Amino acid sequence: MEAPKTKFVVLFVSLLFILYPNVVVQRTLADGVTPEEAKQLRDEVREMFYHAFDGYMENAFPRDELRPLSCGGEDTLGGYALTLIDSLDTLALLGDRDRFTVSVEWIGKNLRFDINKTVSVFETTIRVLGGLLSAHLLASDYATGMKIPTYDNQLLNLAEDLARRLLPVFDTPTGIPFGSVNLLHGITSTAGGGTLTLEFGVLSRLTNDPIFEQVTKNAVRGLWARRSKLNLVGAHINVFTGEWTQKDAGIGTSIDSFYEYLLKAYLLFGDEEYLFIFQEAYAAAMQYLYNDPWYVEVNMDSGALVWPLFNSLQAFWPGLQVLAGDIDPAIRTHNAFFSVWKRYGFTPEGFNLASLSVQYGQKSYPLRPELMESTYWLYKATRDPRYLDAGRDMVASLQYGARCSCGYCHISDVEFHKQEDHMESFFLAETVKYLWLLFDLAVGPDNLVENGPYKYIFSTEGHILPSTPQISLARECCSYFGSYCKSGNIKQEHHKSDVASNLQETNDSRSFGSWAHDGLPSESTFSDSIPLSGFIKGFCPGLTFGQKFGISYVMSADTQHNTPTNERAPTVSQRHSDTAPVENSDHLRSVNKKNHDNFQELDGEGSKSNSPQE
Ligand code: DMJ
Repeated sequence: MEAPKTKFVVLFVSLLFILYPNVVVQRTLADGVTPEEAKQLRDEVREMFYHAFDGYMENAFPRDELRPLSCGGEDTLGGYALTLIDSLDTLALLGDRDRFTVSVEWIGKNLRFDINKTVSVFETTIRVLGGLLSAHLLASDYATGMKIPTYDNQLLNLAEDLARRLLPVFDTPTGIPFGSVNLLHGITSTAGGGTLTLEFGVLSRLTNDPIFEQVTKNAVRGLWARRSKLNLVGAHINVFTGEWTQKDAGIGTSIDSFYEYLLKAYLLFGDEEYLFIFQEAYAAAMQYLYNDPWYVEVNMDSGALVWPLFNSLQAFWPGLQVLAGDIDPAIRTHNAFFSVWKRYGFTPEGFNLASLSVQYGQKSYPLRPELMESTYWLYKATRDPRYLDAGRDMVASLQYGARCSCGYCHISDVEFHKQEDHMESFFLAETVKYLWLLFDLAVGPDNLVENGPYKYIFSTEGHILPSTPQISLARECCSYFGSYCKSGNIKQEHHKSDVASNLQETNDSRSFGSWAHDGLPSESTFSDSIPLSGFIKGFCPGLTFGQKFGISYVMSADTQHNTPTNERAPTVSQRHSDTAPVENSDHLRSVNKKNHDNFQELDGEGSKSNSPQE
């Protein structure tokens, strides 16, 4: 029988819960981030942004990047105020109209691309082109709250000028672009890349010139056409011969955003060709590269293990999985990746899964955002407070390990927390942005991304690209304009002219009529990815939010079991969970089997983080 004293205590505690629920909940969450602390952390992250941004503006601008230890500047890309361009949409997200306006006006007046510099096509696209386009879309639209009255498409014109200077790199037998280009002479040099579709696609839809979207889609097709029998792609390819020169398949270094842009190009443009490729590519990655909870690199032809390595670029993957609706493996993998962060206070560029130590020559942490990005997405999907705790650890590491006099410093060695005199522009475009979004979400979000007029897709550089009708609905079968459906018994009508007239009815100033104009490379025309014959005019439900933005993309287990196999739509989680291990991955599995248990412990006793929170 319960003692009267115990009864009294239980009664008293219950009463406390009823009378003061917040106090009691906050006490119970004492080890986690309280709502008040989330607010403080959000404000602290805002202060971090300004420490670095002001440090750049005062000491480095208009050079590309800040040297945060010596308080100077350096030109690392084209010498065109790279960090300012990369920071524009973060300024908007923070609601800083004044700095956003002044910065856009300065760029509109002063930026020129007729310079004799050879630059990386990939970096120029994701940082400069993406930064300009994102800021253009914010500055030219009342609905964003960032409209600049004097703004007259200056950033869009700059973006178009820049993209035209990049176009020669796509002129290769394979359609896969060179890695770099001379902006003045159009001289191109080697390397490849197939992850330019978002920025170029948006530009096409804003300028009404399909060429940008065509060449980048063609490049993706060129790469995918050269996939191995296992549906894997390698790391480097010869753009003339189409031969792979580096056959290591993985989800990190040199390949990461290829996967990312397949899914995001579908989400933003509604182009199912990207979704089909993504499904195949993702299923193969989960079959051959995933060794729960880690990912390794394998030979793209045989599936044989090449590198049992975590590299910090892989950390974007759980975030991508959230968008694909594949949450469970995302949670486990994020946990594993975060255990590496906790061990060192940062993630090293490479961590060897066989020796459980920092990979030789890969000990730096150049302020990368990928783990923050995934933390934000997982919090958004699950609202599990553990992601706020993780975010707090990351803030603490940056504040106590990387903050330096004029900004934030790269860490050259995660074991000794040695600072280095560089600050990549993506620190302001991504790292701080995702941390701020994480805590703002916890507080009760008050920002464009969560409450704004559009759904936003983040580019791989963290630039926010809105799914406005002009960008997202140009080719979509949907009900928004009462336009086209893929099936049904309604009489077929001609697609081209009706699409044009439907879109002219929107508030966009430009017509989409020329999307279907003649004389374009046949491999990439608009009509070729959406067969005209399959479309009919009429009312249709269009894509659901879940289909379009991924969160509910995966069918529930029940639905899957009740549906006959041949009628089942393949879903990403289904694809990988149904697959059997490949023969050649035995070795891989034994390496990881041996280490699997050890890794689970990284969270606990193995932790050597210098974070003061621990
Ligand atoms: C960024 O420029 C982009 O996120 C890119 O996709 C990968 N590398 C950096 C950040 O680490």
